[in-house]
Amino acid sequence: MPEPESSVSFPPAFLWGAATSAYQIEGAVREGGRTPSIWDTFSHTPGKTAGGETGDIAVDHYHRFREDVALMAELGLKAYRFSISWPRVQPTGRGPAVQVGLDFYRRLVDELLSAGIKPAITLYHWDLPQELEDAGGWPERDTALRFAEYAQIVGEALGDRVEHWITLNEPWCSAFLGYGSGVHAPGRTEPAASLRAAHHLNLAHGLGTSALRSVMPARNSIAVSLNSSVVRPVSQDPADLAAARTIDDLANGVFHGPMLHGVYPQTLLAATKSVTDWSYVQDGDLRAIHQPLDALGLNYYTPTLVSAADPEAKGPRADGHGSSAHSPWPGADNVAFHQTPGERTEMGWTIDPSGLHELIMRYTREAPGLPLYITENGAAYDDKPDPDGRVHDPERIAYLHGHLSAVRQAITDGADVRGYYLWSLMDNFEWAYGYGKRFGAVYVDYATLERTPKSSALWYGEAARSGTLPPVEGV
Ligand code: IFM
Repeated sequence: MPEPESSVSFPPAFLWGAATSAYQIEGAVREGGRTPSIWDTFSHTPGKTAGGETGDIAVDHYHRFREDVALMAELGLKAYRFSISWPRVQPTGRGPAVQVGLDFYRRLVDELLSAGIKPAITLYHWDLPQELEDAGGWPERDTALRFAEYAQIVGEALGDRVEHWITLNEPWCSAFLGYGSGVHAPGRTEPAASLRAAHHLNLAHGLGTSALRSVMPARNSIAVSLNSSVVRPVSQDPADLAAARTIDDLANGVFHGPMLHGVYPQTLLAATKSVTDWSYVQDGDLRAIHQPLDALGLNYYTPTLVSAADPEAKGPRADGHGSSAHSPWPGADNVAFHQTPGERTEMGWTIDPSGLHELIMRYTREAPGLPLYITENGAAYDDKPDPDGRVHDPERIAYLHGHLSAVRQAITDGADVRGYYLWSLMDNFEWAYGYGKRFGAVYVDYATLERTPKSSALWYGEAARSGTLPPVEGV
């Protein structure tokens, strides 16, 4: 029986977008007074990224942004989420802004607006100015204060024309991959510092939100993008349920708790007590973090399957966050990670749209009344041009169809999801994996930097134009 129209059409104002981040696409790392970020330092350190690849050139978006905006317009995209490079705007992470740096983003915003594409700005997508890391980085409180200053600078410069703002992208990765497992910049492996970093990222979000509000029109929307995990226990055994609780606290509660409810979960404090005493949480911090938000950004790729650990088991854990002898989960020595069954993407991440539906419904209950945006979702595949130069990626189309159907179902089930940003607009620097993992809807030939929309880009553009999901073969 054909589905009734209302269950396949998205709301007319639904934002169909694509996302990127500065270090992954811009290149031009030494232009306009930009200084190194922690990712420049990390990627230039031997052994830290696949093949020693760096974001020096990336996909040269800094010089090709007009072409990229034209491509988005041609595809039919309605919104574009990008991040600002902090060291391009405020090279040492403190003091006055460099106008050349801000001018790049002013031009990008002008170009987007004149193409009818809504810009959405992420202030921090992992490229901390190196000087701030040299002063201690996110484990130090001062970094949060510096972030608020930077947020104010960017808000003053662009707040009149950009309505959608995101303070931080996936602070979990900044804290626990950056300071715990060390697979991300700055590559530190200090469990206690990773929890301090998490708190100061929370504080940065709160202070940054207040700073933005102090300089921007009230109509603007301020959100945060969290890679909120869907944590599932392998069984209902109390030990497995306890393992799932611990990982849920370390993945979700550590950020959602203070940001949405003004508290750290008691179970999180208990699970991490052998690692930290949380004494760096000062009076008034939780109030500062717990700012009213206008929306919540959810980034989703795959669920996390856990059990209680076999005390005899040793060796690296398959938690999907890169390989390191160090765990990104402080205090969770009693937890084992398992591969969720099912088809996987090129990252080895299991494809499971039901997780996205579950996530949306969870935050619909946990933050009633708060509009939700899917600020990242997508898949890496080993895409290659055919002899005619076209790139066919039916797997990505099926992935997008499955996940967008889950979003649509959640809307039918009462969730207020206002938009979806595909990760990513184009192939780019996938952090420690270098250029080997292609997440783009647009193929980039890394030798010539030529852009070619994959078949998924055309499919997604058609969805954006029509507000419905075009049919997919075999689905
Ligand atoms: O490429 C990243 C992005 O920078 C943050 N979220 C996950 C993506 C895929 O790994």
